[in-house]
Amino acid sequence: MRTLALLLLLGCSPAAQDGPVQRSPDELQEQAERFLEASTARYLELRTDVAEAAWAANTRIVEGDSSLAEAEERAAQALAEWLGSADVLGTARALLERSEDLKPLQVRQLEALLYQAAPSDQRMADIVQQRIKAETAQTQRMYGYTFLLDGEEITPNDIDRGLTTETDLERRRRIWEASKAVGPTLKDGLLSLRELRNHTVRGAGYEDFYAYEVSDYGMTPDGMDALLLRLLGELWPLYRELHTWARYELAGRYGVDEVPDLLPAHWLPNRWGQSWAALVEVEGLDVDAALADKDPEWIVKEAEAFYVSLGFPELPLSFYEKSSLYPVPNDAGYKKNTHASAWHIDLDQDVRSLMSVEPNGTWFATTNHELGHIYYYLAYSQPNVPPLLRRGANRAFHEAVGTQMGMAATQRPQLVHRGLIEAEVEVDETALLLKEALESVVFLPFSAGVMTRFERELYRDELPADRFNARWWELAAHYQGIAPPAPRGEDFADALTKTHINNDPAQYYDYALSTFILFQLHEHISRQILHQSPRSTQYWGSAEVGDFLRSILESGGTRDWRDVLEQATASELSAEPMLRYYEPLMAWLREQNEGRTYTLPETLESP
Ligand code: X8Z
Ligand code: ZN
Repeated sequence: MRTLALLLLLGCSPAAQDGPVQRSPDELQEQAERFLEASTARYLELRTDVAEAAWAANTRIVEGDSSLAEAEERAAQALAEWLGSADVLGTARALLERSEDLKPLQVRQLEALLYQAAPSDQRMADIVQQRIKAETAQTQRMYGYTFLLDGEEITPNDIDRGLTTETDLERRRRIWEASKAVGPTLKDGLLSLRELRNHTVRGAGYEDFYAYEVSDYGMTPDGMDALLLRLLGELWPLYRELHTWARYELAGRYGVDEVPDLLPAHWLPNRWGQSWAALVEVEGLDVDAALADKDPEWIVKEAEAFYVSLGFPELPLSFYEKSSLYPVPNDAGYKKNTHASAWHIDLDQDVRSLMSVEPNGTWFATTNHELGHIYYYLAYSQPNVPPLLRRGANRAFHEAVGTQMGMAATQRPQLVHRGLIEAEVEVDETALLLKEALESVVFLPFSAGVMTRFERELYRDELPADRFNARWWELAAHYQGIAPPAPRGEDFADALTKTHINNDPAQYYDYALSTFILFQLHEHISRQILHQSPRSTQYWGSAEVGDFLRSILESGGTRDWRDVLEQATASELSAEPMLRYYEPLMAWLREQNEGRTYTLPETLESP
């Protein structure tokens, strides 16, 4: 079937007369080289246009003015027309039919090209065009939305601050509910996108859009499921202790006599319950307090200085000229995408970040995270990495680097070294470890569980539209042990309040995997390079740490991610380093929870 389709494709393209079928290996490699060279040039041109246009559309969202979104659509359409053309698809597929006669790097580039082209196949040009329109419209709708609290406009930063600091439960509930009001406005858009995304990749032979995204790891959906269940299952006993601790602790704080079985979502300091770190303040190591009187610019400069201290270059001047790093004032007359991101505009030195930095610990971590992407971009933008492979070893590696740096930046020795905390103050090590676990461990049931499972069912099982909210909360109960403040019917669409569901689809396991990867890399750095305890490191100023990280980053997507991890840490992907990190906490939690009722099962099952 596939070969027939291929011949038909070749039959209508110029590559047919000049096809690879009869060539000698040398001639074939030569042909592949020419094809890749020409394709890369065109790809760079068209992709840069898309990135520029998308950047403009995401940094300036004006109600009633869709001109920037339309410009983005036109650019994306031009890229899709070329990328999904019979010429490009046909030639790349025909060359790959003889992959054993090609150079490995050629094979990887052709595969990367085909992967990117899959949702743009011009045999269904209409659908592709509709998909592009729907993608742009969804982002505009999401970030053009005005959140209201008691009739007053509030920003996502206000919401996050409110859920972090507000102590009155009734007010917390109103803030949380305000944050969910955007969901229903996105539901029709997501329903169309689900159809269009599934439809476009099915044409390329993928079962569905989830399977397509997962295939980027060289894995099947079931393989990914099994991997996540194994890793999350190993962390589960620790999460179960944290969950129990939080139920009792918060019931105490809010003066609620009956400890709830499921944690009410509005009790938690994050809109989705994906991080509970703000529940704990560590005396002597209060990063929020240390940053409160800094300018937002200081936060970005400090993060850059950290990377520079490891031997990474200073950011290009254009980063500061072209990025959009700080919040847009409410009266500016336009909005922007408020979710942090990092952009590689030209697959070379034009790197930018879109953020709304405020001087607090969360934005400090996020800034380090985004600069991780930026330094990854810069590290692989070099002649040894063909532009088509200027990507992470996998997407999870891309997410890991900056989160790891953010974690390292807030470990005690480094905070002391940077003058952010006093050296002499006694710090409660358990409270500190608890706070870290409420960030990284708590994140996993959400990322590996709720988000991933929801999107798998959304795309693969075509989850019915009248089950979206019910299923979302079933999954939140199953994995996170969280419930909404009151039952929420299908008039709500709470999953859709998460940006990734809309505009970074079927990829949230990236963040789950990145968490395991980063603990693995961190343990290696601590033990083998710095000879320090993983819980108390100072990366700052270590050229060896910089060399180690660079050796991973600078090969981009030229090597298989399993080899990259194995070579770097002499181990395959594992939850062990993370478990070792939190070992001392487990004993403390068990003690705290003695006599308490656990409401999560002892072992994690598939939902
Ligand atoms: O989306 C992000 C980054 C951009 S790549 C800020 N993160 C996830 C989230 O916010 O949900 C980082 C951690 C998880
Ligand atoms: Zn990221």
